[in-house]
Amino acid sequence: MRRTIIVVPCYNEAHRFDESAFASALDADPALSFYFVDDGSRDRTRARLEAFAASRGERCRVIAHEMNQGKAAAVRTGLLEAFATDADYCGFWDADLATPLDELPRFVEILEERPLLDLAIGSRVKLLGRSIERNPLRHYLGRVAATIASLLLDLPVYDTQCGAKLFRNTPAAAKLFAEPFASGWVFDVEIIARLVRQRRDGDGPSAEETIYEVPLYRWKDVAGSKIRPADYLRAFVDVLRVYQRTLRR
Ligand SMILES: Nc1nc2c(ncn2[C@@H]2O[C@H](COP(=O)(O)OP(=O)(O)O)[C@@H](O)[C@H]2O)c(=O)[nH]1
Ligand SMILES: [Mg+2]
Repeated sequence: MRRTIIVVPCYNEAHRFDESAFASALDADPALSFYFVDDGSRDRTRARLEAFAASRGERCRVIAHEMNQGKAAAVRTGLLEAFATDADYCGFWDADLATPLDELPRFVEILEERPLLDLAIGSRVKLLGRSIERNPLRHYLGRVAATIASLLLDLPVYDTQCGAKLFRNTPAAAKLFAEPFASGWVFDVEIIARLVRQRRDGDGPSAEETIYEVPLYRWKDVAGSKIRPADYLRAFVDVLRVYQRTLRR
């Protein structure tokens, strides 16, 4: 049975945590586990996660940071634990389920079907017949940021920032997380930059051949985002730094 572990970074998520959605995902796929990383939340997040995990036995773990370290660090902590298991696929997913968990099987399927692929990432492309509900301002700011990221990465990726990503569990994938991330909200760009660099330096297939963007059927902005307008500016600077540090030849 193909095992999947999904890391869910959680910071002050007590009011947004949708237990029944996580329960349904576990019921739908007996090979799925969740690693919840509570990142020093100041509300009842940890208690809620622990109660949920206790009711689910082996298939849910709660990992706790005593101090808040940010999403990138939380994802890294969870994924380093996940990659150390014999799971076939390890990924991360935003706790607010802006990407619904019923999108996950398509991520697993594409990695199953195409052994060359190492990473499946959600892509929020608004097409007729799909339900991609983004607040217009965040959509356009996000598109500008994504376009800059794509140019700097020299990779025709449409959406680096979607909070749903799944890796094939390989030593090379684990290596992408070996070093702490230097950027905050744009650590997704940093992960892809590391992958591009890894592939550029190696003699296997290129990053472009090993990443697959999964166009989502459903995605919605969930109220309660912790990103503020000033963070966009910060993100822009961070993307340039990632380029300088990781990719510039
Ligand atoms: N670990 C950690 N996770 C965070 C932090 N801030 C937000 N998150 C998580 O990151 C994910 C996305 O956060 P959200 O506020 O919805 O941001 P947005 O949807 O990208 O605007 C959720 O799973 C949050 O719980 C933080 O400081 N630490
Ligand atoms: Mg969100």
